[in-house]
Amino acid sequence: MRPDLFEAPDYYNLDDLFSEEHLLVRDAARQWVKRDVSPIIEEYAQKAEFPKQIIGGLAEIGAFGPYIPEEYGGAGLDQISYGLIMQEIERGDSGVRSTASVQSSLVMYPIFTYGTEEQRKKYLPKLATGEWMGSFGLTEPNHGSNPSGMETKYKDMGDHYLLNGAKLWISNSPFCDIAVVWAKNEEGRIHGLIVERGMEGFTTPETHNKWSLRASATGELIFDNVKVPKENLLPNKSGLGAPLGCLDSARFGIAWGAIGAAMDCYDTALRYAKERIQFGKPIAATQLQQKKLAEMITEITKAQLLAFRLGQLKNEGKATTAQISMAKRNNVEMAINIAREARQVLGGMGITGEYSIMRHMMNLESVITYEGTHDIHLLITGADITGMPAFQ
Ligand code: TGC
Ligand code: FAD
Repeated sequence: MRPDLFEAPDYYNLDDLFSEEHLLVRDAARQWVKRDVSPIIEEYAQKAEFPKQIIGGLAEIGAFGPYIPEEYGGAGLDQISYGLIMQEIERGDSGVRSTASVQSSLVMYPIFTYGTEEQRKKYLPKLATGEWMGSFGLTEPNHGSNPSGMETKYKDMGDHYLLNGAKLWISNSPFCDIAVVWAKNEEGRIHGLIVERGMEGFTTPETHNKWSLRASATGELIFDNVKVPKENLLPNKSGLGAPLGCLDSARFGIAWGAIGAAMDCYDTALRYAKERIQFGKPIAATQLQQKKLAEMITEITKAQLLAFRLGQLKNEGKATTAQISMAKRNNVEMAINIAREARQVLGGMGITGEYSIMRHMMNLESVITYEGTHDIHLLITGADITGMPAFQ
């Protein structure tokens, strides 16, 4: 892969709206991605392996629990800083951002929000440093968009719970130390349980042959009569709203992350178009390529403004699930369209691993599917504006 020459577009001077802290946090993440992710990521994507050596660096830039209070090992930052960190990481690779999203919003967030003080103290500091890595088990073979139908269940055995079932498509599963798992009790009520690697009957086979998110490890979580200690149940929220609350936080991060992938594709295409000579002039001087590039920067700018306002609402505790859905849906679609257009600007070179665009494009096929598909987010907006859910 070529040297990383990334220059971030900021067409509407958004930097003027960010605080000094936001800029410091973002620039630290930006420099780290340039130094430690860009030089290795293509090789890891090609061999379909998560680069475990970057876990320490992710922790250092505050990517694990950016908004978790410092007393639990988090960075104690606001939601806009969290968004900016996700943007910068996904500028490098969506798979790396996935690892950070899962650790922060789907593992640390539920332990912090729904867990006991003992659980917070036991797990959060180790998750913040990356000493322990987590995964989040909601999706099942027969229940993806409709998690309320989940079949994974646990039984109260007096001194422990007995957990049975299977989760599919789980990011970080092959190497996770713990998993936050959503399962039904005997009354059919959904609860979160912390399952630890080493518990008998708990296995995490890896899913192979992905053409997308190749630098992220994905797998299953299988529970065959796993004895889970009672103190591992997250007691402070139950029902589908508990996992959906975690998704709000992760989807918010993705709305920012997708901007990073789009910025990288745009920046690469702009530089290439200025340098590539055909018919005696740079292709950037042709109207057709300018149309592509002008539309890209317009869409990126709109997505940046949407994410920034959503960040303000989230900081004030006012962002609704439907507002988050709109931003996730819009920004991921924006990014995937830009990746497709940018790939064409590079002609044949666009399909090689010399440039990052094709990798972003393939990654975004997962991003547009996980954390609620593109269709599901449209239906969430539809239900919100009409008051008539059309899921069933
Ligand atoms: P519905 O009837 O709408 O709601 C059930 C209960 O939940 C409450 N609720 C929420 N509570 C907190 N936060 C939210 N965001 C909430 N949204 C809903 C709701 O009030 C209700 O409460 P109650 O007390 O009345 O029971 O539920 P539904 O079954 O109709 O489903 C709605 C739907 C389809 C929108 C939902 O199921 C959904 O979002 N489906 C998509 C599934 C999904 O996104 N899965 C993601 C899996 S994790 C993942 O992909 C990680 S990828 C990570 C990475 O690598 O980055
Ligand atoms: P389905 O729900 O079967 O959907 C198939 C198609 O039907 C989609 O196009 C969908 O939009 C459409 N559809 C579904 N319902 C409706 C409807 N009511 N109306 C109209 N159309 C509909 N899950 C986790 O729990 N944890 C993870 O860490 C995790 N990581 C993932 C990593 C990767 C790489 C991928 C690909 C997925 C991951 N997922 C994870 C799972 C992800 O959340 C699901 O794939 C997603 O929610 C969709 O579920 P599904 O794949 O079963 O598709």
